[in-house]
Amino acid sequence: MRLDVVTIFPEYLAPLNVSLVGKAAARGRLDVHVHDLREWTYDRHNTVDDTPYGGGPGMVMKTEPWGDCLDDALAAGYEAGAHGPVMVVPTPSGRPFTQELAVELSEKPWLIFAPARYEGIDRRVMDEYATRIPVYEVSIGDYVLAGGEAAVLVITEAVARLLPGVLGNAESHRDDSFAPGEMANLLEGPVYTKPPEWRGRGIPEVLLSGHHGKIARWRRDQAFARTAQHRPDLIERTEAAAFDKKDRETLSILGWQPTPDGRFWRRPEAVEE
Ligand code: 6SD
Repeated sequence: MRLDVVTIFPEYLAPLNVSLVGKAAARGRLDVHVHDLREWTYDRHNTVDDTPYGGGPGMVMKTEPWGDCLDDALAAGYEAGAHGPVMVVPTPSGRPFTQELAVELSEKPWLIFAPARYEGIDRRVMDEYATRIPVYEVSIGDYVLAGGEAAVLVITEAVARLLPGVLGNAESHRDDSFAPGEMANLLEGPVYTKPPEWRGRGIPEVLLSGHHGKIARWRRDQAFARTAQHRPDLIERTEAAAFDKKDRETLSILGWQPTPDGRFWRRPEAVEE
């Protein structure tokens, strides 16, 4: 996979050379190209922003540096044999970045990230490139960053770990909280490793039992309890058919009840902080 990032803070992307993403790059699974947007300015002050039409606070990123830089990045990528580019623009007004979208992006051969600063990028840039390549405007969460670079790091890490050969074994993805399958839509429960006692704290007996069935059941119960506490929305949107008999008992103890439309619902007064 080829990755291009266009930014006024190229140093901010230094973590792309570290850890899992860095290793994927070193091993040739990722071909990373970071571009300093200011190199596509031609005035003395390397201006990338200007005042907003219609007035208002802050500044807006100008069309020309983005257009010239993106044109060059696209040309260089095609020249190097890349194809199928997708532009990814982090913004609080984008579609939510989910595990599903991470999987979709991990299947693309080429991602071009356009992290903004100031009040954002002149709308015409996204509109122009959307006539040429898919443009995904993506939000990593309902909070406001000062710029898109941190979101690029988040998206890149979530995508890179899905690339074949990057995590090491396919098993590693199977239990991901948001991966499809048995533990779909459940948050992961606690994990433990040696020593068996630390500062007077032991580990749950069942994990030492060697009884794989009991361990799987315990893990699922833990996942349920955690999900019900922190993400009741995940349980509410899951079809009741996805829950087995023991799941239903657990949900019942936690104050959830079945609804006629085949889901589960928790009485608001049953919520514990
Ligand atoms: C000015 C940006 C770009 C500012 C952002 C994205 C999310 N989910 N929160 N904040 C963001 C992205 C903020 O450029």
